[in-house]
Amino acid sequence: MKLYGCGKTRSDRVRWVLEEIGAAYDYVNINLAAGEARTPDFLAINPAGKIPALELDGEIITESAAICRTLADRFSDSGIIPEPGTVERGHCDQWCDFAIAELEQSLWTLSKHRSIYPAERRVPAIEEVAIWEFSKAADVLSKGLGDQLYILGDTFCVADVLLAHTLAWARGYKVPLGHENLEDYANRLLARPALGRVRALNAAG
Ligand SMILES: N[C@@H](CCC(=O)N[C@@H](CS)C(=O)NCC(=O)O)C(=O)O
Repeated sequence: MKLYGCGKTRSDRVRWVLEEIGAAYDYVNINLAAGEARTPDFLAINPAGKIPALELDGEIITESAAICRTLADRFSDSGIIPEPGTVERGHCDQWCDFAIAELEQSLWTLSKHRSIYPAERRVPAIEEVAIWEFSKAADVLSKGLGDQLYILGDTFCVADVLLAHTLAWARGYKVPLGHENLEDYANRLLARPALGRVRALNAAG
């Protein structure tokens, strides 16, 4: 297994899952700032020029949520994903999709208009709308979480990785989570040793 990634990006979600399940993997650092995702060699791996990308059984899988779920299924003994076809799995998939389709979208808008787009494409006024949009999604997450430890109840699952990584992204952007239960949830998840190992690996380059 080989993960193409870059520290402090969505590939940390995949690395976090790999560390949770204890799988052996090779890591190829793609320096986004240096344009390494746009080289012909990398575009042959992912034509979108984005990370994460996972090589598994000689094939490439992209999209962080799809990769995280595939890994969790493949290493199902780790217990971080419910069995396919169960209500629990439906709820796990529901929150994975919510993280990508609802919670992270406004942060992605902020990223693009703060730093990624060329200056002439940026619309500063979008910032306020994006923060408002995030608060709407955070309200839904807060209700779904309630006073549970994890999004499915007492058991940590792959959806918690996607959700907590996105909450960390919000914190990094100084976007308020707006709910005490989300602050506690983020603190609990972001203190997991597996994520600590990812941070240490990133710091070591
Ligand atoms: N929906 C994709 C988004 C992937 C993505 O946009 N990755 C960013 C880093 S977090 C990237 O590679 N950006 C490079 C670029 O757009 O040039 C996923 O969840 O994997």
